[in-house]
Amino acid sequence: MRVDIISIFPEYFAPLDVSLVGKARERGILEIRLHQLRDWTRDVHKTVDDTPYGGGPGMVMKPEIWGEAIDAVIAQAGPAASPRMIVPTPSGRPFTQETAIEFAEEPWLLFTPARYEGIDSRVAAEYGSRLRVDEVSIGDYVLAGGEAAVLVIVEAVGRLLPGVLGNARSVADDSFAPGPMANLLEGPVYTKPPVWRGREVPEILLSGHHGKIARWRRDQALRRTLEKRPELVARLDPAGLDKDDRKI
Ligand code: 6GU
Repeated sequence: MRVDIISIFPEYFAPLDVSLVGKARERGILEIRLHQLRDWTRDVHKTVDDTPYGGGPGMVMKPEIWGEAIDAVIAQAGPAASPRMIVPTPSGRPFTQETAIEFAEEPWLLFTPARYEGIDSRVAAEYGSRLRVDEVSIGDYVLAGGEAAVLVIVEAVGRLLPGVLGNARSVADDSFAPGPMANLLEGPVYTKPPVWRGREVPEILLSGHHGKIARWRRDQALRRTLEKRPELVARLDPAGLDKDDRKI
């Protein structure tokens, strides 16, 4: 997968050199290209923003600069004809595991994280007529800019790319992954030693009885979801619930 990111803070993305995403890049599974938005300005001050029409607080990012930057990146097309454009904004549709799976199937993603009050709305409209454009939010809170949201999205998508995770099973067991764990939070996990500061690992996990262990894990997931995210329980597929689930 190829990922382009246009930002006034390309240095914000240094964490993409590290850990899982960093390894995926080293191994050529993920190619990330960072671009400084200000490279497309023409004035001495490298201005990227201006006051909002209609008044109000803050500044809005200028459409011409973004237009030139996006055009230049799109023109660097490789095997993929055009990118899917992702505009991080608190007013976008929620980014979920489902969205991550959808993005992971794309050969090319282009992120346009904004600062200030966002980008002039004509930019998303203009590219929406030429590319697939998604305005996405990573949650109901406001960040100072879209850069941290891009880090979140690239990590969630990157770990889904074939060959990135050592164990493909761990993706299937994720909270929110489609399948038996859909809309369930994962339960508690344990490793050695069997007793730590007087606290024992649940005996069932040491029993070697795979059927009972699977049942126990599912019960724990159901209980945890009821306690921490009761609104998710309403979204559980009734057809996916068995008679033992109903006892919880
Ligand atoms: Cl994508 N951007 C900003 N600035 N704030 C956010 C967000 C994005 N998602 C949640 N809050």
